[in-house]
Amino acid sequence: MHESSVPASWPHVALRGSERLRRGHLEALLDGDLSGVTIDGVFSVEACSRTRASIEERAHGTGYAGNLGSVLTVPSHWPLKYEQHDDPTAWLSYFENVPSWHALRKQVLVPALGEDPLDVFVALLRSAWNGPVEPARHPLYGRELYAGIIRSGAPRLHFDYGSYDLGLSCDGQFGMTLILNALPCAVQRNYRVLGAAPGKYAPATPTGNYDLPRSMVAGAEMDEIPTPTGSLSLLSNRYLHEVLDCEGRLTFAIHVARLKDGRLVYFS
Ligand SMILES: O=C(O)CCC(=O)C(=O)O
Ligand SMILES: [Fe+2]
Repeated sequence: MHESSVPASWPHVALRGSERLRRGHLEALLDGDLSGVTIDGVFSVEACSRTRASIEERAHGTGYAGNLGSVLTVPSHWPLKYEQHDDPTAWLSYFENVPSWHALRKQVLVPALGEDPLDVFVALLRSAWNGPVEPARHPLYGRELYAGIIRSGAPRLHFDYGSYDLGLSCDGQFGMTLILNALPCAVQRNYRVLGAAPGKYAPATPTGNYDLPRSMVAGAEMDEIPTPTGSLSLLSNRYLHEVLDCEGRLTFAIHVARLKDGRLVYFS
């Protein structure tokens, strides 16, 4: 077994063929020693293209900030925090809806992909981590968060971190993104600059941690990760990152945080 690392000062690892995701990869992502880990051909291009058709038939097409859009009515925690300002009534209605969003995701994705990509992600995590991997619970309400967002477009410069976004007691995070459609020119770009660390937070902007000023990454070490259709990208996403724009991009994604007690928890 060998791994091909891209020659960069902040490397990512591309796993091919039978190379397995291991706990060491996840720890390196959580600690920021790796920018990313990619796995090719997790789903076939044909299955992804069936999935795209199934999503496009049903998509409501609501979006944020131009080209970043969640499709269908399955949400992330992001609008609850940055648009509803953590309104308790909005959170309670969110929690009530979580089971129906899981059902909707399965209804749209399973016929086309043959299985629920969330199950595939969790199985991969469990076999690599060899420890508890669970849905995240909101630290204030103790209720399960939804995981498994379907998105279109290319997010602008931002970071993701459960402790900053949700108050989770975590000490590392990565994103897992299945690429359902992308042209070869689409890449994830990760800058070795933490968006949030103890005592160091992103500047207050109208969009919180999103669409941040480029001055934050000027001169920073950087890694570029290709995102071909059917591949899975694990990205160390506490760091400032963006996706370079390309036509028709469609993804399925979750966040994975390491709680201070060593559990991995996932949410969107
Ligand atoms: O590839 C994408 O669309 C988004 C990646 C990302 O923002 C993340 O993993 O947090
Ligand atoms: Fe992100």
